[in-house]
Amino acid sequence: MTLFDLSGRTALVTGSSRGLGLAIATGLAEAGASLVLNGVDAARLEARAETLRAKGYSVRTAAFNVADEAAVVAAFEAFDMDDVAVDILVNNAGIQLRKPIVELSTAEWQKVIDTNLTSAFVVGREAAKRMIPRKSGKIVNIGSLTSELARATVAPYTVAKGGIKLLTKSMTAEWAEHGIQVNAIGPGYMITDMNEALINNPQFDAWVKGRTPARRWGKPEELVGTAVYLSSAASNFVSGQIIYVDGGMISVL
Ligand code: GCO
Repeated sequence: MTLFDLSGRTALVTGSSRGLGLAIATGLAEAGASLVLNGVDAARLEARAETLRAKGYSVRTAAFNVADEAAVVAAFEAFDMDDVAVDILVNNAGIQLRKPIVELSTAEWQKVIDTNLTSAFVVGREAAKRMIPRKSGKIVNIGSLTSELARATVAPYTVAKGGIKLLTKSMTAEWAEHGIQVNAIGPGYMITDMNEALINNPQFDAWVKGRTPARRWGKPEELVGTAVYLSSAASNFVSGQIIYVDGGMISVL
């Protein structure tokens, strides 16, 4: 259906050298988008880009740290110079740090907030500066179950993801009138490198399977349908929403 066709659009997916970001980027390419992959490891990025190009997709790379404002600004200036118009931005980049609050340093707290929340503001701001004159754009922020609920030992991640939910609404408040739709995806417990320690912990694995109505962990590619929807014309009158792709976890006690 042309409603979900991303042909002719360019999608920047931050943190897309692996995990959820790579799965989402691959899915957007399958729907027709040209990709800009982002990460901090240029060699890993280029390797991923080669793999995707071998599938016939249009892929360029932009290696920069989303937590480094100057690097983000420079990246968008380079896009301008190269006539790269970011039509779709997926703010996916993020880190996890599992530690009780009383043991956290302020520097540890700040690093998670900077990478998982402030980066979405900075990259979103730079993308929107270019989308507003074009009167169109799609921004998809990656939240979490922790956008709604807290779990012990992941306070900075939870606060950042809670902020992502309200940043999505704040961006909607200012940018929807300019033809930009801003929404969020809240992944459940997904099989990713970031969650490897949890997956390999029998007690945590049992908890996730018991607490999730679908009784399993999610696969990164299971985010693609929602990501394509929120990146396509199918969602042109949807903004400020967060859609949970979580096997039902957020909906039950
Ligand atoms: C954790 C996990 C979670 C999940 C995801 C849930 O330590 O509890 O890393 O944060 O990754 O965010 O939505």
